[in-house]
Amino acid sequence: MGRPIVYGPAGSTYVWSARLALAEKGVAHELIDVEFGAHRAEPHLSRHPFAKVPAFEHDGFALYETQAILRYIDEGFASSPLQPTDLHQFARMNQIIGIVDAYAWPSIAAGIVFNRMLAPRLGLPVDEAAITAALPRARLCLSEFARLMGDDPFLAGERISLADLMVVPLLYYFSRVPEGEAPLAEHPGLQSWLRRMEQRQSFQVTKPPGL
Ligand SMILES: N[C@@H](CCC(=O)N[C@@H](CS)C(=O)NCC(=O)O)C(=O)O
Repeated sequence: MGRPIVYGPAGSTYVWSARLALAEKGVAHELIDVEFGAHRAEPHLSRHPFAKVPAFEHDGFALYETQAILRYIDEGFASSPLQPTDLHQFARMNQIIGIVDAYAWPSIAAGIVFNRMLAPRLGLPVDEAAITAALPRARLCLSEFARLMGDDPFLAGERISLADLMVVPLLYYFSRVPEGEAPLAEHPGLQSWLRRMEQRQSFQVTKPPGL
């Protein structure tokens, strides 16, 4: 089997999740950068007609949507399963992934981190109102992640799962902006989970440059 290709900028949270899954499985991959703006033009539109990143390719099989990519990676490569077999843990993992897509990415990434971190770097105006509006939802996401994790070492049980890989880029970025400090401090269990995730080799080898 050939090396999978991930298309997108290393700094994108969803691109990072896909690369984390490959690293957790011990699968070498190629990252083909797609600069901000280039994702709305060819050749990227042929890979992802909705003009998002990541796109993914493996042995001529093309895929987009991070959840599908993560599940392909987990099912397609044998080592270290990233989906629990226990029904309740499996459901928790899927619930957390759903929270990421529906609530955490829009508030933490699009509302707060984009404006506080990325907009200044791109020379775009910082939408303070969007940051303020996103904070209550971001806090709720954190308290739900903490509640669902309970006393387990990982978000969906005693082993790392796709849920951890979807959440860690978001919480890592959130921990790097001033707005994240107080909400994270309210959840020491989540903070120590984040520290443990940061120590994993998968995190170290996929961490976007400049972070
Ligand atoms: N549903 C998509 C969402 C991907 C997504 O929103 N990616 C962001 C970057 S983290 C993006 O492409 N943003 C560019 C844009 O919306 O123009 C997935 O799960 O892959």
